[in-house]
Amino acid sequence: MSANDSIVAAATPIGESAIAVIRVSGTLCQELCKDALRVPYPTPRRSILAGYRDIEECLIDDVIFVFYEEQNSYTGEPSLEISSHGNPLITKKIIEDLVARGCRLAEPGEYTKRAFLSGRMDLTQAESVATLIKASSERALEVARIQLRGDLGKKISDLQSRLLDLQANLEAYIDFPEEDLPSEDIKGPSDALANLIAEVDHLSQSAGCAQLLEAGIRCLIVGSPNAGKSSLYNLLCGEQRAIVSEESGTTRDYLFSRIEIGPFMVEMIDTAGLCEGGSTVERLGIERTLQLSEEADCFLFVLDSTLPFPDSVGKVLAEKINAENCLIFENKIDLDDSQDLNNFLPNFQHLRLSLQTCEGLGDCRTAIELMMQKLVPPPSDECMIVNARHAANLAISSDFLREAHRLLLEGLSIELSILEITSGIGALGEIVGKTNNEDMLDRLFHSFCIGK
Ligand SMILES: Nc1nc2c(ncn2[C@@H]2O[C@H](COP(=O)(O)OP(=O)(O)OP(=O)(O)O)[C@@H](O)[C@H]2O)c(=O)[nH]1
Ligand SMILES: [Mg+2]
Repeated sequence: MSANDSIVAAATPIGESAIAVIRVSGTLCQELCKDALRVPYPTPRRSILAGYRDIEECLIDDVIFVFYEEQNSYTGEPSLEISSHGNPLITKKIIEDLVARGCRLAEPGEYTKRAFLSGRMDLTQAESVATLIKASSERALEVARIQLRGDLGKKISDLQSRLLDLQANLEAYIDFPEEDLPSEDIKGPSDALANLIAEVDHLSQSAGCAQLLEAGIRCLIVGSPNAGKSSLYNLLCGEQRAIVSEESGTTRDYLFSRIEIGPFMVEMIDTAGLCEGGSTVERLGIERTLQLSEEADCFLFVLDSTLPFPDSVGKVLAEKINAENCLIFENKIDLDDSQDLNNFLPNFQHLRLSLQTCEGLGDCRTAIELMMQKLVPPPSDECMIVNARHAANLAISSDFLREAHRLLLEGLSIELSILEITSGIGALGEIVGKTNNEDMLDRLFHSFCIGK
């Protein structure tokens, strides 16, 4: 495969649609304008109406195309975007013709890979293109947009340049015989290094958030039998999915739905009530609830406020729930014998509501969204969201920097410490892709869709 060969792919999903877009990138583009579209000198970045003729000179379709010059396109190469009528047969014929004229079918992510290789974007930006396309919630979109803007790349460059300054600073100490070096002199660079390590570590901590954005936040509705868990589930999902009945132990298998709550995609799960004893089937349901709790990100704990609080039920989940990841919903406040259950898990936020009359439901929705806001805070300069690949490189960098710090603190060797910092800077470089690692690039871009 030559770096300069021209590639072609459908940029829109194949199917009946108003229009279909075909994308070409590479040196053949200018020639294609002349031969297939009969517009030898297209004005770049302008929509032009033309007939697309195949290699046999037969008209395939009337199309609108845009020509992009080298350095002024997504890939950095001469490019063409051809919009035809959205009939899969037309798309197929045009693509086949483009192949007959010397283009090659693009591999997944190949346009973005070329954009990266031509220096149009760093690796974090290239990755964010895929994240942007796959984003399933407002927050995921926001994070991808910020990354596409290059903010994470800038943050990494800033860390690298401060580490380089620090190295320059340390070079000045090399000429001192180590035993003569006053320990207070090394304190400045060593403190600066400790701060940089803290920043690197802080950045990598947000990798969990990326996972929550990608997979959705898993929210488990738990509580004692008959408390109103399925009623809550149905209201949040906006449809009568779960069976609601006055019979205790109605829900046995769990149910789940992907729903949007504020800017988040949430996997909402209705579970079997937790209780002691019960039938074999009920006990199996409870076991399943406990298994699900292992992988849950947050909990909605529903109580029947007309009954004494079920201490044993709280204990079952004690290791999984805390004041940050769990809200207590005291349900059935429409009934006369409803009481405050504040003494049940008193440090947790309690909300009183009626799922029958919907009183208090608005506050509950707000509280759920706030709890999720804390789990996945909005991205900012202080809190950027990194993916698992970035986090792995940040961890490697952090290890090198810690070693450099140890060497400095223990007065062992400034030269070795400088070398460790160089490795730390290199690991940061992998994040933005300054270093060439073909394997990693192939793996990364293959997760993209074709045509991107
Ligand atoms: N009065 C009143 N009844 C409610 C309220 N919420 C739910 N119920 C009733 O309580 C009963 C149990 O509701 P479900 O939603 O099935 O409760 P659950 O927790 O899913 O029950 P299991 O699946 O059996 O554990 C039903 O008869 C509901 O109509 C409420 O706010 N007020
Ligand atoms: Mg139920």
